[in-house]
Amino acid sequence: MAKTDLFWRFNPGTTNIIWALKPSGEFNAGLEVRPLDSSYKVQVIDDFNDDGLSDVFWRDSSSGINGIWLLDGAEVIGSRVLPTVDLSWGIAGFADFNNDGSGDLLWRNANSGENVIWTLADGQLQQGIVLPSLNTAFMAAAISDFNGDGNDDILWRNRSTGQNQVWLMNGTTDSGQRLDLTTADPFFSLVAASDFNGDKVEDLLWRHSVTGDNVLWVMGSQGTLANGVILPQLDPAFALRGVYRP
Ligand SMILES: [Ca+2]
Ligand SMILES: [Ca+2]
Ligand SMILES: [Ca+2]
Ligand SMILES: [Ca+2]
Repeated sequence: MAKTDLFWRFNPGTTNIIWALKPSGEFNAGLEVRPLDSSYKVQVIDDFNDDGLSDVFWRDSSSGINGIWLLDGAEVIGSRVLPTVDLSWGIAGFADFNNDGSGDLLWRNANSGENVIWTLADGQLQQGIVLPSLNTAFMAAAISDFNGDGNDDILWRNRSTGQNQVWLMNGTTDSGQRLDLTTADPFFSLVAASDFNGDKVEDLLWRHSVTGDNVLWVMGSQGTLANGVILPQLDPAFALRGVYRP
């Protein structure tokens, strides 16, 4: 199982610090990693070479240059330079789409609505796979396995209408099958997709950006909303930063 550490970046600045988790459960705080110019932004932390250790995917927000640091704790054990990508593209999400143990990236073009998956192995680009384009009002709100077939799927959410649609994926290719989910008020943001009741179907946690209301959608396997559970309200100044799955 992947070891979980915390990666901090001094912002604005060039300093990167890792808190590595020791077996005792304490953090070995303050291991400084190699500095990098402040225009470089951490986009994704995931394992890109299937060694069980988290790596960092960077993107230079001024040039569009992309790179990966393969990490072992705070030590950079490998650097990879990936193809440069025009700034109209951004990372919309990540998942191991082809189930080979290395994280893959979903790119989306903010102007054209084009979508491309990069599969990665050993931190290097393997393949660029073109998916159908989609109206730019949609954002990739979650990537998760919504029908329990072992392949991660993409949940698209329309920010203005609140429409939600899942593209069921066959690994890295779009199956063409769609799950139309219930529409949710655009003021609600999807803050987590996780299996909260342990039935192996991902459930959806929504949070209202103004009122702080929280609603859990317990989902059925075919994208049906099985049950809507109202959770306690929490001051909207709080942001969900993680879901712990023991
Ligand atoms: Ca790794
Ligand atoms: Ca992969
Ligand atoms: Ca699936
Ligand atoms: Ca569930």
